[in-house]
Amino acid sequence: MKYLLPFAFLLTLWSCSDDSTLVIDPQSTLGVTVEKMKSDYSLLPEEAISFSLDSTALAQYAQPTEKYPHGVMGDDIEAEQLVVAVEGSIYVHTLEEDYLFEDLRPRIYDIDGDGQLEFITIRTQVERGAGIAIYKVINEQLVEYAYVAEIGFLTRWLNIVTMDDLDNDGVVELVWVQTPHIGGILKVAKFNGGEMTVIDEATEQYSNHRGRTRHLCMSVLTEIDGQKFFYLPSQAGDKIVGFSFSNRQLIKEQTIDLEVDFTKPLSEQHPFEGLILDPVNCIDL
Ligand SMILES: [Ca+2]
Ligand SMILES: [Ca+2]
Repeated sequence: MKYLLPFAFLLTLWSCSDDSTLVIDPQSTLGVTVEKMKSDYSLLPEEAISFSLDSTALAQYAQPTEKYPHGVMGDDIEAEQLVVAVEGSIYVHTLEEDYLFEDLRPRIYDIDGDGQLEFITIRTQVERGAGIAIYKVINEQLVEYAYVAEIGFLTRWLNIVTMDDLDNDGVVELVWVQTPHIGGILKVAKFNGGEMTVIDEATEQYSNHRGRTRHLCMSVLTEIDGQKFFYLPSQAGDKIVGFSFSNRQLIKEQTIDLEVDFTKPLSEQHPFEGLILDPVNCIDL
């Protein structure tokens, strides 16, 4: 017997196959792992699992909570637990009582370039709002590895734009919009272990999310002749703005006049040249 993959699985694996009815054999190692992740933990309503492209790493949120009535993605149900699987072994990290994941599913990316995948989350502290927390399996434990400090105020949230080595210096940059609903500030930090500090930010306002929607995939990454660019909507949603990053600075490269639809991925809304699709980390339910 086989079962259909949930939507999130299809989303993450669609680029591996033209078959839109991908199935997974529950007797396979992957099938057993997925079943264990679904049956052994207290899931969120959407039951969204992220799969790395090679399916060696899986991640989901679990342990629902309604302790933080913000509802930024349409309901007040957020998560207290991160559950990941690496090559069939499952690891769990449960947050302290005053934290929660205000997110849909974890991102999976080799952010420190060591060949091992890390797990990138939007994590909120109940009085200081959202930050970014990066987890890694070290010595058989799923531990916090790096973080961006919380915004500092209750109900303030952020959404990730991209993770990539944007300036080709061998170190990954992390880009996000702080408070995308109320005057979004575009920020960039270079990865390092421990607390990550902002290197640059854009003074004009941007937004990669509309309140109470379940679409976080509102940015794209492109590469042309080895140069990386990323694009995201203006705060008003009437433009798409393209940036590069070099010499520790965000550089505005292009403005595209376009009425953005915040209910579908930005990659589908403009014929971006050199588009790098990231189905693992295009978070959209
Ligand atoms: Ca890594
Ligand atoms: Ca870099």
